[in-house]
Amino acid sequence: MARLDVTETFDGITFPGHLHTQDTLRYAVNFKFEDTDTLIVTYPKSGTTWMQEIVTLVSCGGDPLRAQTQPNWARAPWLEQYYCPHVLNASQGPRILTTHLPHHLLSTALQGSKAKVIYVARNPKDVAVSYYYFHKMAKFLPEPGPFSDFLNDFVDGAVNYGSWFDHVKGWTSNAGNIHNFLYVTYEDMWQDLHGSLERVSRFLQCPLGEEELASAERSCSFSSMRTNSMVNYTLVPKEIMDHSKGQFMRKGKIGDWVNIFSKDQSHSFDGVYASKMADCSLAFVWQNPEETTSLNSRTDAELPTRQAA
Ligand code: PPS
Repeated sequence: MARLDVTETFDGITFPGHLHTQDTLRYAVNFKFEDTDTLIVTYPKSGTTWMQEIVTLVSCGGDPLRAQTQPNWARAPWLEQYYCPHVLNASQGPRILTTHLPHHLLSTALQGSKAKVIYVARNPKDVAVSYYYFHKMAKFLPEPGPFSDFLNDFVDGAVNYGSWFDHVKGWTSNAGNIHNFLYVTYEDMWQDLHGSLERVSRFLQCPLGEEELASAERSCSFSSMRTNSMVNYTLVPKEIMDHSKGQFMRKGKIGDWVNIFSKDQSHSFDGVYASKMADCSLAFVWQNPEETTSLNSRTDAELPTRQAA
């Protein structure tokens, strides 16, 4: 399956045709969940791979072997991606699944299920920046052009997987309809990885001792994951992900958006955020409290064209 230039539109949302077809998307929407399933749900670039690593490590009692020997997509496949049925047919034991689908596409499939759903969210300015750089390296995503154009599309939801705002609000406002639901943010994991591992282990009912927790914490640190070929996507051929254009494990920080957003862009984003999130009580951490990074004070017109970090 190459289809690098193909875009699939399903229920008004676009998806990369390299990984999705109408059939694979229908398979996801009609998926038969089992009560023992764990489903990781994210909008892209929100901490998906990190949570896949955390859930793997927690399920393995902190033992890093599986995380170091099996690619993330084989141990926690995306429901909507074409290889999912093959991976599930070949696997045994409780399933870890991943999805970027919005809530309304999975609400029927999840109805009545006791599957454990972990929703990971990240502040949308960092998501936009991470997604922008990912578009530069992922050959199955369109060339993003200047950041200002990409940001406009991101705000309008005119990017693959749709609107960040609809995704986050759709899942979190329906949390009460999901039997087992855990909400975690990228910033929670960043600020307190140990505590986040404990929360996930409690939620999954996989209690870990201090040594197991410490082992899991080491394995899912940014530095460890950055060099683990099972999660850093260096196994993917360069025709599909061009690592000369950037790294999948790029910076792994809170607040990197200040290095690319102009003051005008930030101000305008804040206005859109205030209006689109007016009916939502979620609060995000936008900057690393330990860093004193200051917002780029240049105006849009003065911004240089930036290269992948
Ligand atoms: S994807 O393509 O949707 O699966 O991407 P996703 O995994 O959701 O997001 C990738 C970003 O998560 C960062 N990341 C981490 N940050 C800190 N610590 C750890 N362990 C970690 N693992 C992944 C990764 O670097 C991407 O963020 P940016 O800002 O681009 O660096």
